[in-house]
Amino acid sequence: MSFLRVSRLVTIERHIAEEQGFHPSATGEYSGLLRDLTLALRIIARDVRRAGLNDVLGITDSINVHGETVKKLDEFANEVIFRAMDHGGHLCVMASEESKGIIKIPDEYAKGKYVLLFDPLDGSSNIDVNTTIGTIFSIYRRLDPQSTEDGDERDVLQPGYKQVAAGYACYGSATTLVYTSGHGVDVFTYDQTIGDFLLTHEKVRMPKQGKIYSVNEGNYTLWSDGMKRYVDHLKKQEHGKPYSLRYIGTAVADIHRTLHYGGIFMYPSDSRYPNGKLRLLYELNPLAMIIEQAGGRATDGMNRILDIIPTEIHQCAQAFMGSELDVLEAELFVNGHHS
Ligand code: P6P
Repeated sequence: MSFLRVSRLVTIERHIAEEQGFHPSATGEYSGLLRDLTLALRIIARDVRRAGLNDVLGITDSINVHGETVKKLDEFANEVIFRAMDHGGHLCVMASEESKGIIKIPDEYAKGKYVLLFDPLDGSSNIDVNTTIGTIFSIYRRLDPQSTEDGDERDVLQPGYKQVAAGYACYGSATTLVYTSGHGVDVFTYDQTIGDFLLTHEKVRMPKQGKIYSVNEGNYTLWSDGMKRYVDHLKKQEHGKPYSLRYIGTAVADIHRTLHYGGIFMYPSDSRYPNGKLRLLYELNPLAMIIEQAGGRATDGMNRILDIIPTEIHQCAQAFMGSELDVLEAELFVNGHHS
């Protein structure tokens, strides 16, 4: 990743205030929304770090909408974001991986002009083994900017190209916040000594091609022939190959590495997941906006992810995301144009 390390001491709030100029229509409401969101991320980061010390490891006795066992930290993170965001008056509706339908703003609170979609804790299967997990978020304007009423499912089911901003927090060796509002990708690193996110990498750009592919090869026998041929191709000793395989099993972490080093991250359809496993609204759209804003490419193997018109909150899509030349080559194989 070619990026400018910054010498200026810029917090994320200062950065958002500076970016305010890009959104002439935005009032302080947008800055307030992000201030509340970064508070939630700081609280989640604190408890992820202490997960082994307090009773947030392990599983709850509940199953989420996807039939997956909900981890205590999943539920905790979901609750933290809801409680940080429900009363600020910036949002008219929310949606989360952990909630079946839309999340209403409580009646006692004012409704704002933004919509927040989020995966509170991505990678929960990695929580108990101290492996990088993350939070993914996506922000839209509501369809009727004049309304002060509750938002509804139509406000949530917007295509990714209409996102106002998107990003993720990566709880790894450091807590990193990667954010875009459509004017490039900026990286902030959490400094616990001051309790704030500081701008550490500005206007990140991805390599046009990488040397790493990231996919769960355990699914190889379930893939299409084109997908098998592509991965076989990456392992041949020719054309600058073989590539290295890196797969953490947390999309946020695999995308963060891809953003940094280039290459390709994939979750293709297979016989178990005919539409792929990753969710369009609160996983793929925000991650796709980050990848595109850094000069990469993000498709479902054919169509731009950000152009997919959603019909359901939890719908899935295939994911081919990363360096432009790598994703283009994958598409040729997957669509049968490359033997
Ligand atoms: P698999 C984590 O549970 C997740 O939703 C993504 O973060 C990750 O990329 C994917 O599932 C991993 O799925 O089937 O490879 O374990």
